[in-house]
Amino acid sequence: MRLEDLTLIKPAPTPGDTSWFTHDRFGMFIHWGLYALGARHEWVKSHERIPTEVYDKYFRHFDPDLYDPTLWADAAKDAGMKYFVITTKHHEGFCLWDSAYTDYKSTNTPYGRDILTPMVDAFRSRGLRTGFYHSLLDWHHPDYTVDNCHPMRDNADYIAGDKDRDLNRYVEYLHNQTEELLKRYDPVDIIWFDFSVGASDRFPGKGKEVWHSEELIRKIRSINPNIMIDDRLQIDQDVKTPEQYMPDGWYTVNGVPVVWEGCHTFSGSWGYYRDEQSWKSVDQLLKMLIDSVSMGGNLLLNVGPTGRGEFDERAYKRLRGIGKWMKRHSRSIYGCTQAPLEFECPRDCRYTYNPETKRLYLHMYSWPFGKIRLTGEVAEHVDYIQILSDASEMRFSYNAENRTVDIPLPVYKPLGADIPVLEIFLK
Ligand code: FHN
Repeated sequence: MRLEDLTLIKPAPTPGDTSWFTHDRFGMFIHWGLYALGARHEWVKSHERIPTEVYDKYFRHFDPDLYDPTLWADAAKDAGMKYFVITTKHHEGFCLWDSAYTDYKSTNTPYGRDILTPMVDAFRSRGLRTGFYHSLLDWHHPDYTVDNCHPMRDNADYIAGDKDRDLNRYVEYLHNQTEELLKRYDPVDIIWFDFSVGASDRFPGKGKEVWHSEELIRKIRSINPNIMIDDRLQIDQDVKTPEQYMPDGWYTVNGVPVVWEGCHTFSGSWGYYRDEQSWKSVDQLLKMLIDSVSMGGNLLLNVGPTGRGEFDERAYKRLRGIGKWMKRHSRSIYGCTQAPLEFECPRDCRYTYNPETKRLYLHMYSWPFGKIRLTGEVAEHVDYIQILSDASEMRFSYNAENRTVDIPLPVYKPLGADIPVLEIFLK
């Protein structure tokens, strides 16, 4: 078969512009709010059923004196990340920008300043695209009614107060703040809403009807037609967002491949969690990135900054480790996607493929002894092979009868490449 006749999966068209997104592949998620002071998960208010009047201790003590978003932006850029998504407001309802619609914002804390603007400026100045995570849930707003996730879901007196709460007044607030953010920080590249709540026998759910999702999407697109919108308004738009698991293949909706992005934490928490120890290794994190791209997807990797406004050393260490690999291997990530379906991938390896440059990337999760063999259709198209990290040639032999390519391997894998990659030039 000719190279151009091979089967390449392409995602369904999207309303917004996803061309940059499916090229850039790798972004930084940032979960930061008052919960960083609790330092035991961003859901601490819900997990511990903390009433707002008690939770306000974190508001009164929020003073991230070491906050310097240029350090965050440098860390993201050096790790090879091309966009960032910041929690403008998480479920606790606290706003990182000087919103005209609430007093529950960073400018009214002891810190006294707008958090969001210098962050957007810092990341944009380093060439990263801007994403806003915005919580649909709001455990602080007086008109937000009780549901299965609400901190007061076991408080009968609070639940009784729902009769005086006007959820539509909260939804108007949600729409107003969305417009405020998109107009003030225009052009925002991604708006990442989170999430619609299921119903139970105790409480009704909150989904697209409650959020007035269709109307909200229309408003958003009237401000920025090219913006990407996620799927958690319960109306699929530009990107599907599998969370904390790795799909088995290209993510599909009704059997149709779509633009998708897996979102993951370094550890067991999105928000800063001082005592949580399940931190993934650099090797695991790199393989999550490679796996995602090998299936045509993106990886959004989360950092939860501390109450002093810093990334903690555990996060910096992993970002540096990822950046060390990306420095020499980002060619196998940016502009790449799933390889043609006709290409069989060797054991313990992952392919990614750049259809523009016609280069195939073989990521070797293990280093076999003696040689590695490419079989079938791919063997017909090999023109030249090099180790990506140092551009050192890898000689090979082609057997037309068996349709195989054998690549002799040195006993030791190349230095400086935790996960070696062969760059295969196709013809
Ligand atoms: O409840 C949130 C959670 O705190 C976090 O923000 C993740 C990130 O995608 N989304 C929700 C859980 O699915």
